Amino acid sequence: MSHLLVTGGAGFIGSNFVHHVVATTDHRVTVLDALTYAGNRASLAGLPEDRVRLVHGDITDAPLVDELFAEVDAVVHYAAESHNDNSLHDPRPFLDTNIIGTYTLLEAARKHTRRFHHISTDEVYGDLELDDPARFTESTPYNPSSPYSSTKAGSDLLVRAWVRSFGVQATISNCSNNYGPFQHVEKFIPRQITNVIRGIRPKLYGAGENVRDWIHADDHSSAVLTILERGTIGETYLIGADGERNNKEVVELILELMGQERDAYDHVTDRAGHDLRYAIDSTKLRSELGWSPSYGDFESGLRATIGWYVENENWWAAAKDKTEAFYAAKGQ
Ligand code: NAD
Ligand code: TDX
Repeated sequence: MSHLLVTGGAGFIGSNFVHHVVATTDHRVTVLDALTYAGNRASLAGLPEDRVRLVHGDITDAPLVDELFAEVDAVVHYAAESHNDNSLHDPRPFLDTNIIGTYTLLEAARKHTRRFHHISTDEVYGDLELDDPARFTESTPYNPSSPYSSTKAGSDLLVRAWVRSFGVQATISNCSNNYGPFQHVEKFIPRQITNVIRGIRPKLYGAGENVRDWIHADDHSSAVLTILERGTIGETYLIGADGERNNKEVVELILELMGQERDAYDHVTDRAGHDLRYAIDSTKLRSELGWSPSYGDFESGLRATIGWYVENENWWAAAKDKTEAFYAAKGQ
């Protein structure tokens, strides 16, 4: 049994990971989370107190990070500013958390010789054409488009440098778009589900032809545990579940599953610099580490996710009005 430090464990994917760890292992977890607008204590409610502890603090706080690294065996780093649209509005917090925060953790990993796993995104590779048969692999050159993805790319490069220069025992994973419970209503799928619940028409950026490669957050968690347990130090692993769909198809499916007309949505102002398509080739993770996803069927995963938002309005209601006011001001 070991003790994991999970940064950003009160956010969407981090909290799904903590639930997954509690359900499938004997590990204890300390969550370090700044509880920004994106963090929510309620996402960890009901977990056993003798196995999960939440420390409210910032990953840029070096003395606090130092103290926590001394207590744990390994660190999984999810904490980030994660939303592209926010990064176009105000990039600064993305530099602070994604770059300086990752640097602060790497220095502690170096000092305490701790196993470190860095969570990143497929967006570091830029985008693909809609008709390109290629998918991203671990050797695709970095070419990020947005302030968000460029700071994630920067954080990945810091991890690689700390492995090579200082021998930090780190791995990196770059995952495709996640969906599932506990995702903030600013993101595409929860925004449209909660819009329908509130009687607001879903909002599609531009023509809606942009493609995302969807994976259930629980499959992301099982892949991260696999890499933590069996990954090779210094390596990068791409995580994906062959879930490519364009945004229009996803909105139409949400509407259909929620008993609405499939065309009951609006086209709104497109995102600046909007990446066209992401697609992950996860052959390395599957063939070298033997991982495979459990949620093969996007439609049933989406139905369950819709059910979760319908059942858990208390979890998202407080953030909804503020989020919609932000988008309305931008014509989105
Ligand atoms: P999220 O925005 O839902 O959660 C981020 C969490 O980090 C929040 O709980 C927030 O309070 C916390 N946090 C932010 N700044 C912090 C700081 N300075 N110190 C401590 N905690 C801080 O994000 P998410 O969607 O769960 O993404 C988690 C990670 O996964 C990110 O690193 C992101 O880049 C990566 N990722 C996300 C996706 C996706 O589809 N959402 C896909 C691939 C990779
Ligand atoms: O209202 C919307 N309408 C719309 O058409 C919103 C919020 C989004 N979109 C589009 C933009 C994207 O093409 O839907 C797609 C998904 O948008 P987001 O949920 O904002 O995700 P994306 O920008 O693809 O980034 C996500 O995946 C990679 C996560 O937010 C990142 O943290 C992760 O790195």
